[in-house]
Amino acid sequence: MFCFQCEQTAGCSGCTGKAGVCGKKAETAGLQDRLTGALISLAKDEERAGREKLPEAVAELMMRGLFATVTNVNFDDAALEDLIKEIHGQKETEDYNMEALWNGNEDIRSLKSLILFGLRGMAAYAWHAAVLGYQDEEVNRFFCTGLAAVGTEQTMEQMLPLVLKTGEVNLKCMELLDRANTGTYGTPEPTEVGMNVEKGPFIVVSGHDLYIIKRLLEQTEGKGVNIYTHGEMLPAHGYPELKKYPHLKGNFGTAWQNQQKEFAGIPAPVLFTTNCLMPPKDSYKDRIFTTEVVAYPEMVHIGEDRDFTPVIEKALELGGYSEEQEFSGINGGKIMTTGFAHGTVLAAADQVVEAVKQGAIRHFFLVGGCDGAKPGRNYYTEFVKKAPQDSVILTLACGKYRFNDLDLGTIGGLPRLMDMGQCNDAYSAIRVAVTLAEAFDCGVNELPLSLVLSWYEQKAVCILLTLLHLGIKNILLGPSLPAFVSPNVLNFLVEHYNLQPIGDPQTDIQKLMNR
Ligand code: FSO
Ligand code: SF4
Repeated sequence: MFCFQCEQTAGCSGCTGKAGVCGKKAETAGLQDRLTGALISLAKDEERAGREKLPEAVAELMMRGLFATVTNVNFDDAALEDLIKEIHGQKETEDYNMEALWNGNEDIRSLKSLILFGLRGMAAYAWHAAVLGYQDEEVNRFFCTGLAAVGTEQTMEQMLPLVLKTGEVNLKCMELLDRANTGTYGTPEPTEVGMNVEKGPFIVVSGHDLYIIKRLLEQTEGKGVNIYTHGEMLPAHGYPELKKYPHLKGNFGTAWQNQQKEFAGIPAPVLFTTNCLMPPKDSYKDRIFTTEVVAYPEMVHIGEDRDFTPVIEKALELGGYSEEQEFSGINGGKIMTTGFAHGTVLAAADQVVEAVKQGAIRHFFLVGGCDGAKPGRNYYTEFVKKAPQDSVILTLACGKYRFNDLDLGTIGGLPRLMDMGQCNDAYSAIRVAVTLAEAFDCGVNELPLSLVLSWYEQKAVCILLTLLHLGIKNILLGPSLPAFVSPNVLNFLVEHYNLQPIGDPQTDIQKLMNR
């Protein structure tokens, strides 16, 4: 096998041999390559046909097929084989052979990887929006345009604009998902979320899919089963149409990479709606349920009917804790807050602008992105702890679990730490940055704002491409740079965008504030 799409790739170069670091077996990796090769040839067919509107079935397959290959989503060979068959039913030409990509020129492979992995991340966002009835023709079409380019001989000069175009289309896709989420569940409100678990039956819901948690909340109403979010589902607590359910109680555990420890012996089922699923340990594998594009061999999968009866029955059977259990975050805090999406932050825009003009707020740091297992990720905790009192920390995605239980106090009447939501809510951060730039009549790069990002999987790739498309410079990225960025491509990113690896937290803070 060969896979180098995520941050934990073996030896910072690529997973080979019998299995990847994430637990993906060589056979599964081979099937994911075949699936991608089939999608590429379907995309080329569509590009050749040049139909005005992409057929719904093709758009759906693009989203599901790409999403299934994102890190920690689908480990189930049978499910992947079914998907490949479905794609074969829609096309006539032979599948693209992925070996041609992996063994090609290093720089071309690097640029094509940026596009392919960016499309994989974007597919997840497009899927969540589509489930809520929101689709965009340009977004759907670009899955084909991008994939067709990955499967065609290209020069670096041809690929570079497409890399940035991926970021541009992903911005549109995140905007679409933002509209879908807020249009369906309302504008997120600042909300405190506890970490304790009450006694009695409960279900833990992980991943990003708000539609699924809503269905589960409906189906558990009046059944004596409480619901707790996990990982990227935490921001669900901020949405009026979700927080109105009194049995949506709190958040269980911390970021995805701690699940094998945190789920051991848990007296409740866990429902995975998206990544990040790790290979379940024996101590809790009878309690793992998957749905939508997520799948793992032998785990019960809830299908298209989205009938969660098996999960609810499992919760009732396990019974939960006999007494309320106390939990805390990684820094010992008991409360997390969420719900500071663009709707709330921009409603306070005048207050923010005034606080900057008065000198109360000297700097904004967006410290966000994915969490992961590497020890170097402690950098983000240290960074936030050491950031000066007159700075505001905006955050999003699962990387926030490194510091979201800290009480950082307030500044200019606003909390110093504001959780904008999931990774796709990078859209909120962009909206806030653009609005501040307008208020101060300057470019985003001139704002007292620095981006300190952590990455792990392919959603982070499409978000990074969006930031590059917007011309945002001086981003610090960690904990390590992607293995699929070749030295020449890295040079290009450094030269044009001053993209830099993270270093020492204190030194980086000084550097960013004095910029
Ligand atoms: Fe994290 Fe996993 Fe949201 Fe990712 S839970 S790592 S970037 O899937 O998608 O932030
Ligand atoms: Fe390795 Fe990451 Fe690929 Fe898994 S997804 S095989 S850990 S590079």
